[in-house]
Amino acid sequence: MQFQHSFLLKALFVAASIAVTLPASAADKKTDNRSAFDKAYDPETKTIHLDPDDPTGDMLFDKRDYSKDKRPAGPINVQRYNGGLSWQGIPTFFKLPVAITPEDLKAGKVDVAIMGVPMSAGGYGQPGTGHGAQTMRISETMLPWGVGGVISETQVDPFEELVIVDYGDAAVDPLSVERSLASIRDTVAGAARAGAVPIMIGGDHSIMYPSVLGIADVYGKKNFSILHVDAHTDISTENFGHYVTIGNMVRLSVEEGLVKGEEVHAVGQRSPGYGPAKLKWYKENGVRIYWQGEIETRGFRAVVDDLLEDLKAGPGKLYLSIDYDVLDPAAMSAVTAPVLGGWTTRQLVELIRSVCVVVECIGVDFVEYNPFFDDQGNRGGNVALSIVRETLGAIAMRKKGIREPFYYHPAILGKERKPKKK
Ligand SMILES: [Mn+2]
Repeated sequence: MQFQHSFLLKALFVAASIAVTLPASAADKKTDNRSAFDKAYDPETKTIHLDPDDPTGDMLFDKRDYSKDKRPAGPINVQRYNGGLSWQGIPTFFKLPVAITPEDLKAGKVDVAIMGVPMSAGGYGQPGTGHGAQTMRISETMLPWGVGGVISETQVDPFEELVIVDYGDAAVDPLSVERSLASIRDTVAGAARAGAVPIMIGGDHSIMYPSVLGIADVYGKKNFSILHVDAHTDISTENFGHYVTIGNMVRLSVEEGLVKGEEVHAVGQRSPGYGPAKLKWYKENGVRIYWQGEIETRGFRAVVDDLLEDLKAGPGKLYLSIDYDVLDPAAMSAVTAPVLGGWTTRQLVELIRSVCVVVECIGVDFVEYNPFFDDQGNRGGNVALSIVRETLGAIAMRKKGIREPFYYHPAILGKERKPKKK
């Protein structure tokens, strides 16, 4: 009897819970029993729909409960050994300690937070850039002994002068730039607000737009310049119906007033396909562009000197956007859209060293490295990572008080060499 009674109660309870849950989902299905084909896109309103009933809908952006970590805030060294070669141990950028939250950055008084932004949905070219950041973490083969060591030519060691961390990745939806905008923007702004210079490792170039928004959130709109180093103009109006792509971030930054037109500087552009309309846009918006043709004609250093004067006359704070395709394909073929007639790695390093000592870099993105077009030894990734190392070196030079463009340490220039006695 007792058994029957409790069984009955249990059966009633189960029936009640079914009554609560079943009709609702049944009702949902009743109101929207269209096919996925019909639900995904409404051609009349031109709206792309996500599935509101998918329980994994926000999974990619779902942050872990860090409070359960039970550790003091601050950077975490995840390596077991002091030594170890670059290809051993747990891969972080340059084997650096890891920071997860803005509180970690604040507690560690972090100067530079390097983060991956593994986005590739913004690119309509050959895919693969989304895997760039993670590949760069394992591409430190130039210096087999790994992180640290002075940059010989400047005698500055960025890893001594600066507190630098691997800030993990900004969450992205690899299927959608639009859905990733807020995540990238907030991660960048969080790092900048914590007092660090955020360095974003792409990923495709679409990440520049939310990154600039994040910088503007912290420093204010029009309070900084942009230097756009790229074989391409990225002022496209042909975006196939999308608001943000790899082709229009510079246009958006200017036309949305994130930065003044005359405070945007472009250098290295040379891709085919830029007719009068593109040239007109630069002129009308006051954007200072140094086409590759001018660099070839007047010389690299002469043009960079002018660029530095432009930058010095601005707000003094700079967002630097480096598309690796500014490099010649001979130096860097592992990019989505290589263009012939580009820079040597030496020229890019000299530009970065000069720019970062003349003005204060408040954010940098490195984009378009595409490991799918790299070789098995990630030689393109090694170039890409070495450029990041040089940028850290340049930021460290400024911190040390060096303000001279095209700087080399006097000993490197032979100035400490005594004349031979005759
Ligand atoms: Mn670009």
